Amino acid sequence: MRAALGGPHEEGGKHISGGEHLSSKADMQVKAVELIDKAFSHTQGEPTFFQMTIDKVEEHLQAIKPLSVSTIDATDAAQGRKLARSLLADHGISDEVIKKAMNLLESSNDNRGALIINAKTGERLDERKEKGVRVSHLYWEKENFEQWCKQKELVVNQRMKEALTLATKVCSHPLTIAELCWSDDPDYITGYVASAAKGYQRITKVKEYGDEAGGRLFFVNDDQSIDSYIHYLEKIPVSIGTEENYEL
Ligand code: PML
Ligand code: MG
Ligand code: MG
Ligand code: MG
Repeated sequence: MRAALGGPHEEGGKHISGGEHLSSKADMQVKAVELIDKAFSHTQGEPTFFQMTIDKVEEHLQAIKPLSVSTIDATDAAQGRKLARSLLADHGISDEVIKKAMNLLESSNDNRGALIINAKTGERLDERKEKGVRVSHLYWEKENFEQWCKQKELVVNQRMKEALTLATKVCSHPLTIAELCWSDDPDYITGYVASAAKGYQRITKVKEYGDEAGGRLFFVNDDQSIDSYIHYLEKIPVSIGTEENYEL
């Protein structure tokens, strides 16, 4: 689903909301209504353009455990960005590459998908221009997520659920070194650095309210072709969750 104000995105409409579900056929209608509700109750306003597509998924579903979550408090956006830089540096990414990549995010408010960055050179590897790569075919059952939050003593947060689901899929691919994200939503200032090595590291403040620049960067190894990487991100169905029985 994607929704915009003032016409379709490709005709200059302003992005309001996006989302997707991966569901059984039996749940399809309920999930479709949830996406309509999401688009039409957004703090960014009511969209004038709304589009939803339904695709049949035939690939084998992969099950993945969620990344562990930690939260670091930042007093202001400057300190939050500094923290983000140091968390990325923990993955062996150089200051120069981090600076180059962060400039892309700081000046970007119209990337609908992620930018794929060579972790050694800082060059962008996808050729999707402002469209970016949209990670798709992923889900985490609401009940399982909520029980997991309870067990981990985390506040249930829908934004975090969506971002953590995505980050878990992205970071489970061996080409991903780390992901950096903060929202382009001017009302949401928490961001994160995520990786298989360090988990999902939230930073409470990485931008000031009102700032519309944001998006996602995936720092990757350049030792394989990224075509199969992009195929995994876009098309391979992934279910996030734990097998633990929380009732016991
Ligand atoms: C969180 O952990 O609170 C989510 C941070 C990133 C949100 C990205 C988005 O919703 O656009
Ligand atoms: Mg969105
Ligand atoms: Mg925007
Ligand atoms: Mg958004």
